[in-house]
Amino acid sequence: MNELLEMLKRAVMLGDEEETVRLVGEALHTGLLPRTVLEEAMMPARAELGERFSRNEAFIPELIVAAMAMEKGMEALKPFLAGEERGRGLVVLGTVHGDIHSIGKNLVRMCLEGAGFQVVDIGEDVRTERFVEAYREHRPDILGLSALLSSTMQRMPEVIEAVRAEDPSAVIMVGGAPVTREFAERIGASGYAPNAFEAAVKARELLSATD
Ligand code: B12
Repeated sequence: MNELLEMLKRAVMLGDEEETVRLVGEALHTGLLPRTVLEEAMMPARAELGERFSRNEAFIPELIVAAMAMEKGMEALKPFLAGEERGRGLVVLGTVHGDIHSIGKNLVRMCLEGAGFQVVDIGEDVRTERFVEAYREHRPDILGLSALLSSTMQRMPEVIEAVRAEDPSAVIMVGGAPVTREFAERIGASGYAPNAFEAAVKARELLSATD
């Protein structure tokens, strides 16, 4: 791998915001394409950290500081990403009512943005009616629902039903620690992903299926 990209990947993983922003600038100055910076340094940093997290070799504080560095890096990179890069599709994303967990959702947002999606994050503890309103307002290509509690994930079918009453062909992706592929299928979600990295892969897949 290009040495600069390797350094950038390390800076993101260490959560070094200043170094991340500096290296994004330096990479662009040396003529590297924004998309290359994204796909060969920032996304792999997130993926590697995610893998370490699954092996219990990295912990939540590390994920959080890395996510913050990634966000700063994305801010620096965004103006250089061509319209095509940002225009992969629009996703409205929120955590369901009664649930204030935001970390996983925010990581999903960052990975989706990293993969070129535009994301409208409507926050946490989002009531079903608010999901419907946001769907009506933005007409997203995908609606993403997050839940971290086994109690609040029971809200997901209600949201799916209400949004599908508005648009029967709504594409709805669900996720969060207690959510399983079987649960997602049972409640009629269009897709599920176990982590933020795979959420971006799944979102691409869902959109190419509806093309
Ligand atoms: C941090 C945390 C909190 C923080 C949240 C801070 C914040 N801003 O998010 C605070 C302290 C506020 C909190 C509160 C509570 N929490 Co809490 N919390 C956690 C903890 C430690 C980590 C969650 C987390 O951020 N994980 C890291 C992220 C990266 O993982 P993730 O959220 O799963 O997200 C990934 C995937 O699931 C997926 N994903 C997530 N969303 C989506 C969406 C889509 C569309 C897709 C495709 C994918 C996807 O991608 C993400 C990134 O890879 C977990 C325990 C644990 N170790 O997991 C408990 C945990 C989730 N909490 C729990 C509980 C019980 C609570 C409380 C009820 C405690 C209490 N008695 O008050 C309250 C609930 C408040 C509420 N109403 O929501 C339980 C839930 C048990 C259950 N199954 O119901 C857990 C499992 C702890 C436990 N072992 O008991 N919590």
